[in-house]
Amino acid sequence: MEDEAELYLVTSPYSFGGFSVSRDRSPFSILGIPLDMTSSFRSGYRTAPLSVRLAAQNLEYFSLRFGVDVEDFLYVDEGDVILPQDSIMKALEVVRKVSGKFLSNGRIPIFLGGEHTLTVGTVRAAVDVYGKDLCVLVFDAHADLRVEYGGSRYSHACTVSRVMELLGKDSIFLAGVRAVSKAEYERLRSEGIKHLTARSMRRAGIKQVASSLHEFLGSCSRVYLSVDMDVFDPAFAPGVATPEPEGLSPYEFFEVLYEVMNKKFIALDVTEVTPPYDPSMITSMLAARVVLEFMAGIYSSQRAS
Ligand SMILES: [Mn+2]
Repeated sequence: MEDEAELYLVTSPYSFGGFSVSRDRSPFSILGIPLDMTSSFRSGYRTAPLSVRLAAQNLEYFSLRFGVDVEDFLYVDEGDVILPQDSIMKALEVVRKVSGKFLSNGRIPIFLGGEHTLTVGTVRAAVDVYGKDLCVLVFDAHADLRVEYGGSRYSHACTVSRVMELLGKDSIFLAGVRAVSKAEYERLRSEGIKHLTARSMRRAGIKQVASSLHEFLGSCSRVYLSVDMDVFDPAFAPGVATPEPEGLSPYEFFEVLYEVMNKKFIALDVTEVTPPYDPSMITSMLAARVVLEFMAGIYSSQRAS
């Protein structure tokens, strides 16, 4: 990995939870992507990677749910990607290049956003490396299905549109949706985009949701998981750019994760934490917990095989 991609990385003053091991000890690489350019409401994501790293220091690493101690294998904290600030398209190209380097080296990257738009760059990288036999599972309050927003095709409100152009609609599943424009709603229905609203998830229950997701995840060899923190109810994750009532509880989210995690998962992004609106740090704590449970889930499925 001694090459130009490393030129775009800067070491963080805190590693995630205070740990970082050598690459031969763990398949997981944590990368901060402090992208903070297109928020249409409130912003401040650029300090999120630091905040989530700090929050992780105050969580236990043993996962009761998966019966796995993350301290047994840990991860490499690779630092933050340095992003050009004058163009979202240039920034996404840097994200693609750097994340592609880790994916092509067989790492399982965990991207700490930054705004959700970063997923356009990281999924492009995943397609560069793995091809199109890839499912993208998105947890988000919003459908992000606008073709263009505020004059830009690379706004956070367009993320899923860009990913769909890359992979086709059958490779995407949106979970936890509850804030859509009428046009997005019509698009969801007319194009048959796979999705579950937060309400339908709650009414169906964990097992039913898991079975819908299993059916989807069975259609591809690899899975990219994208978690926009606003999928959680603002009571649990107030520190996001665009909070939306009636979200998932951490229990619901982690139980669904528990049901679907398997060896197919190749990457995770956790986006939209907005520290200026998170004075108690509970959003950062929850984001750090998402990272830890993701690693525990992968480790437990590898151990089971
Ligand atoms: Mn969102």
